[in-house]
This record gives sequence, C-alpha cells and structure tokens, in this order.
Amino acid sequence: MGKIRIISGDITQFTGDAIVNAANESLLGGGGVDGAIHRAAGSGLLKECATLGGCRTGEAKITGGYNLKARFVIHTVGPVYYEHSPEENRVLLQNCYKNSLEVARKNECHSVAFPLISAGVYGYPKEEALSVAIETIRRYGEDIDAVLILFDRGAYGIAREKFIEFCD
Ligand code: AR6
Repeated sequence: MGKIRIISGDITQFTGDAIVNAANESLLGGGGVDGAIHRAAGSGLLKECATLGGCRTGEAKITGGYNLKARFVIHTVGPVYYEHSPEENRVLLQNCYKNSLEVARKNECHSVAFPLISAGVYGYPKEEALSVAIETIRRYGEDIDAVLILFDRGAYGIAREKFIEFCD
C-alpha cells in the first residue's frame, strides 16, 4: 500500500524515481516550478521536451531527469482556473494526478513527488487544490509512495490545518 506525505520544500531536491512538473501545454518551459525544474535539470530536459509535441491539459508525459536526483520528470498540465467552471477544473486537476500516477506506474516508479499543480500562476485556490491532490492520490496511488512538496508557506499552513495527518 502506498503512502502520502506532505512536506514543505523544493521539489528539485527530491531523491526518488520521479518528480512531477506543473508545465504548460507547450512543454517548453516557463516560470514557477517548471522554471525551477528546467534550471536544475539542465538543457537536456528542454531538448527532450521539444520532441514530445506538447501536452494537453490533464494529460501527462515522461522524460528523463537529467541533472536532477530523480530519474524521471513527469510533465502534466493543470487547468488555468479562470478558463473553466469549478466542476471542469476539478475533473481536469484530478486527471493531472491520475494520469501522472499512471505514467509513473508504467515506468516502474515507486516514489513520486508532486507540486501543488495549478495553485500558482494558474490560479487554482490552494485549499481546493490540496483537497483534489490528496483525494486523487489516495484513490489512484495505491502502490506508489507519493510526496506532495509544498514550496510556499501559505500552502503548507493550509495543509497543517486541514491535512495534519499527512504532514511531517
Ligand atoms: N518546488 C515545489 N513547488 C514549487 C516550486 C519548487 N521549486 N516552485 C514553485 N512551486 P506554478 P501552475 C509551487 O505557478 O500554477 C509555469 O510558468 C508554487 O508555490 O509553478 O500549475 C508553467 O510553465 C505553487 O504552489 O504552476 C505554466 O505556464 C505550485 O508550485 C504555469 O506556470 C504551482 O505553481 C503553470 O502554473
């Protein structure tokens, strides 16, 4: 049975099978966690991403981890919050976690770190984004040790209030 933990930190420092990137549909880099991952991985990551033909919102694609400590990067694209209804946002964000876990499993990844997808530039309210992350990883992450790595203090504060049982 897989576990879920919530920690505060920087996902680029994760040692394990895979980290998930909150990318955009081009997969050609950006700011936030995407920028941090590309900086830490080195230019080989961007070169591989350029061969993938982008990624639709809610889907996930895998690459090597290059200079990262993780073996793989799983790129997923969260919803831009203001572009969808609340129901659509929820389904799209669930798909990000579900499809990332499926790609992880297909590549024999047992330990996977996630950022709080869509909760930065894409504007998804943090508390709701956390609920979707926890619920979906619980439902579909049976065999995977998942770590949700929260970079901003606000998100970690909410996690300690609402999901203390998962916090280190
Ligand atoms: N480790 C873990 N989490 C991080 C890190 C880090 N090093 N840096 C930021 N975060 P965002 P989105 C958190 O904006 O909302 C990019 O430009 C951050 O605090 O990175 O899905 C892409 O190219 C927030 O809680 O991703 C897209 O264009 C969470 O990661 C767009 O942003 C997600 O924030 C995607 O927007």
